[in-house]
Amino acid sequence: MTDKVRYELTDGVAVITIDNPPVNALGHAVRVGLSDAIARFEADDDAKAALILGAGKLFLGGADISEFGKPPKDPWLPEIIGRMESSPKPVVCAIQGAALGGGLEVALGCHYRLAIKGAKLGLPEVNLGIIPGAGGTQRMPRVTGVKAALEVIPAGGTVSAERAVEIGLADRLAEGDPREAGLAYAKELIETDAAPRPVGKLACPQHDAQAFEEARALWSKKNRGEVSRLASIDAVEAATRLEIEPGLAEERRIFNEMMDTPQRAGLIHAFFIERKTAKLSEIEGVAPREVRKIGVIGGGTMGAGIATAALTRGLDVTLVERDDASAEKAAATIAKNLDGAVKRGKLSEAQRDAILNDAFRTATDYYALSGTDLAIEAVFEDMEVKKQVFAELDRVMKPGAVLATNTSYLDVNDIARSTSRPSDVIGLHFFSPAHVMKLLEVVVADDTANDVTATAFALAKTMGKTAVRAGVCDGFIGNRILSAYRASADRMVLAGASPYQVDRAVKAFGWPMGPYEMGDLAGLDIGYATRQRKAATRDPRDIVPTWADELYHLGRLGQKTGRGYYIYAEGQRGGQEDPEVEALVAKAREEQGITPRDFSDEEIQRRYMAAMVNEAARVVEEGIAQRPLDVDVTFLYGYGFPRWRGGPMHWADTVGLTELLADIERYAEEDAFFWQPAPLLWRLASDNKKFASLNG
Ligand code: 3H9
Repeated sequence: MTDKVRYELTDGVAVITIDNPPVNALGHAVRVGLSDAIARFEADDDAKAALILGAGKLFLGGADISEFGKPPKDPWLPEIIGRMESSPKPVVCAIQGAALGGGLEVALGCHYRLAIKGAKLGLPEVNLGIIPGAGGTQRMPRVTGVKAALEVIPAGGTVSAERAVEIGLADRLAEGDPREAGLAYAKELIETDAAPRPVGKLACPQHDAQAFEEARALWSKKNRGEVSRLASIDAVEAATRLEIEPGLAEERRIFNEMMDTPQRAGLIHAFFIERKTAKLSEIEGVAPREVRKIGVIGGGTMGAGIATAALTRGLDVTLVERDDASAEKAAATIAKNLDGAVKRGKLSEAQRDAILNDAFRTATDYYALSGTDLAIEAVFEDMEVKKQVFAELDRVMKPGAVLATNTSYLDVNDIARSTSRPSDVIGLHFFSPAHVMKLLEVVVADDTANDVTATAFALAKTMGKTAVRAGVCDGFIGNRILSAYRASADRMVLAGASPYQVDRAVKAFGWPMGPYEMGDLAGLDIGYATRQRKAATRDPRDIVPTWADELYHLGRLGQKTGRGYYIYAEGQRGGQEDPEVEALVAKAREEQGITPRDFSDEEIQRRYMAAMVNEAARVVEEGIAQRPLDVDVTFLYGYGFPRWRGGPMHWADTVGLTELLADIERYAEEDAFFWQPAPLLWRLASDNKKFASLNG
């Protein structure tokens, strides 16, 4: 036995405890230990039943993901589970915290399952691009029926302990210590002479054509392009017609097929990198400042969203607006956001009322913020306005309080240095709507103190956000890269592609929206204002989408005016293509003497992605993003980049940097100004290295 699995005999019960912090992953050493423990239990005449436990806060977190992609090592989990299931003496488990993936599969190999209140049981494998591979797709439907299995497996979801008992995934609900509850259950089984109940021996679950059809329709639409969700449905369907052994073999065949997909690599990359963004040397071991009360300045969509996110996570919020009417409007927006959370079951009505009565208030005087620990400014994007706000904050905030700006492109150094305490100033760039979007760019200015950065990361965690460290530049990580790939789209349109074709091609790649649909959602005034702002410093060789400026001048500001790049019919979400826009583009081409040419969808995707990766390489080289993984996480959480592609940098590594560089050099032959290869991309390609080599 290994030190990761303990065996002890208590009152005729063999207690087998898996102890592999932090999540009791079923890595090789655990599998060896578990396999030995099962063998010992079988041979131990004094042991009348076995109890499987996971040490610590959760039962078992599943297979060890870091072993994926490496050569498999015996013993295999499916074999261990099979052996456990065929034990002639009852095997029981007690599940606290979580039984996920291979963890739940171990539980399904037990004859009796006890769930402790608060535990989550689920098969999240599809989120990693695979399917359950240790019997989950065969055993779960045997105990729950296919309908419940189809609610969990293709969703990569979990159910509560209570629901698990309801659907037959667990046999009993208990409270308190899993060891105590599990021992009591095991002893009861011994006393009542209960027989082993192998799930694999249960009859095939009933086929339900409608449930399969609905599941396939749902997951082809919802996670377009992902293969494992649909493959998991095939595996569940196999359970309805195959006995356990051939069923398990079919599951394994599909599992192995999924293991070899690039999607698996992309999704597992995403899993590990999102846990790394907060691992920064500058905050390692640095204690964050305490933040319980925050101030928000400005109650527009952004400020109200930030306040909502903070309130739902238990923070106390004071929102400052310029007058009573604006304050009332902001309070109404927040109340509406909270109502939405109640409707979605995220908050109870009583919690909402308590938040609004006790944790939230508005004010029109900055002095109301004097007791807060941190203030986030979310006012109009104008440097002078921001500086006025920060002068007020500097005046009223207590010493040691953090002063944050939600600017999306202004110079945070400039803002910080306008105060008497630049080391307390930081950028907290939330994405709209801030109570929904997961990304938070933490913009660290030159003078920002390390404990202020640590505070920002701690706050992100409290607020349920994924924080990425960014340096100061126009647009930080995300919006700076966005302007580069948007510019590549505008160039393609001028050269002959239609904006609608660009949107379609980009969506076919896996993005939720194309750049022009996104422009309509954000408002064409945003892009117009950015172009105006950059006009003074623009290089004469740069190309401006004059046709988009014309749309702005026509008052076509996007969804909010019913017309933008698309036409939006009343009550309809999607837009219709508009020949008038194509005519404006044609006019712009004519004025610039451009003869339009055809673009294939593939070329559009390549150029769009090349522009993105090239700018991202600059962002990394300049230290705006510390590592390529920070760019990947920014795009996964802030811009809807298809998760199964792992992020733009991971995608680039998959395509090959040499090939990408060759593309860029070819594009440069027609537009050398825009397509300048980033030095980092060039260096990595020459050294035959990947972006991943810089992830640490
Ligand atoms: C599977 O089971 C396949 C089988 O069907 C077939 C087998 C044949 N492996 O998230 P946290 C690390 S597929 C390796 O911050 P939390 C994680 O990287 C698996 N490492 O904690 C982090 O490391 P670090 C199906 C893992 O408390 C540390 O543990 N299972 C694994 O917020 C703490 O993680 C899943 O998909 C793992 N399985 O949340 C479950 N899990 O400290 C995936 C975690 O170096 N895991 N790590 O950054 C989770 O969802 C969460 O980790 C969990 C705990 C909810 C368990």
